[in-house]
Amino acid sequence: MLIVHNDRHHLHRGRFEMYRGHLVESVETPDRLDHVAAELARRGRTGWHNAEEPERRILERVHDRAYLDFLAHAWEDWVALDPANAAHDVLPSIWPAGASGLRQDVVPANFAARLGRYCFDAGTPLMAGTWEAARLGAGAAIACARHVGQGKGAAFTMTRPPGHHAGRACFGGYCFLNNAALAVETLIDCGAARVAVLDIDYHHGNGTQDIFYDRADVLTVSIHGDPASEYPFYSGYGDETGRGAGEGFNLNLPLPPGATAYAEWRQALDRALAAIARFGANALVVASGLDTFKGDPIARFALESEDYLKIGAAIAGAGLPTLFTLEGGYAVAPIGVNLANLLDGFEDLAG
Ligand code: SP5
Ligand code: ZN
Repeated sequence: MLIVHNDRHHLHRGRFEMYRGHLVESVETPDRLDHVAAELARRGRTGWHNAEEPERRILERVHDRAYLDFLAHAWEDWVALDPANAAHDVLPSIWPAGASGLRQDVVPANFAARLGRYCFDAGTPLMAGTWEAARLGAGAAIACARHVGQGKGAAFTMTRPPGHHAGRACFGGYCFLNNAALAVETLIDCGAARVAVLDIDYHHGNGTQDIFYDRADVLTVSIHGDPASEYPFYSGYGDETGRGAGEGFNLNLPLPPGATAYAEWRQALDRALAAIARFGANALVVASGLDTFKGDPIARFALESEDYLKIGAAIAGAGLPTLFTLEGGYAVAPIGVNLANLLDGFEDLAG
């Protein structure tokens, strides 16, 4: 399996996120990816390729141009407001929320206003290195998709920050560029007529869903904690099935948080894989979040490390050219084992 590593990921290192009225330490930390890298190396998965700069043209297939320009200049604009800002990460404090009556169709000159326009939570700090780290992660996803799309086998995009919450023109949920969506567009460029996304992160992949919501050539399927109580709250319900030509090409499988362990989760996976088979996908992108693990500090499913071997094997059963991204997973020490188990299960390398 090809592994493309984003060796600039350390440049994105959030200090704090807003939580219940105060700032708490970021949970999406660089050591997450260091644990993944160490465990893959320990199992002999070496010979990684390094990510390269993505072409702007491909980024624009998924993201709004003005949004990309905003991300590219956000840090310098923030510091230009006041040099003292350099000591703090960028976090928004005002949003044009749908219910507020505030306009969402304007992009004011004021930086705080633009920030709120392009971001949907106060948990996704942006700093000097964010744009470079996110860009190279996108480059990693695109390189993986070219490999998969050219029939050379499976691939894993070893990067952070994650991507599946990022929409066409918004960041949030620790995500800035939607790596899974960029992989989908690259696979289509390589000739795949129909691409499926299977999102197994604990949190609904709202960004990926929204990007492809009108499309019949991309099936998006997500298994996640019920958004009635779980992040991202405003998306991920079972009645979201697609729109227009895309009607019937989005499937959400929300599960109760708390007790959900492998047996129940696996039933949802089987439903997801059946939908992907009916769709007739030519390629599969697995948005691989490991925050379904029982020890995750911000999520409430109860999967065990061994379960990821079985999940990988079930995904391999789809028999499709497959690309794995890396999304969430915040139980830092076990994330390497869990991710490596997923890939080993997929390649039938399990013990
Ligand atoms: C990619 C991904 O998994 N994103 C998840 C974003 C969830 N953000 C909200 C988390 C709220 C909890 N954060 C504070 C933890 C304090 N102990
Ligand atoms: Zn997640």
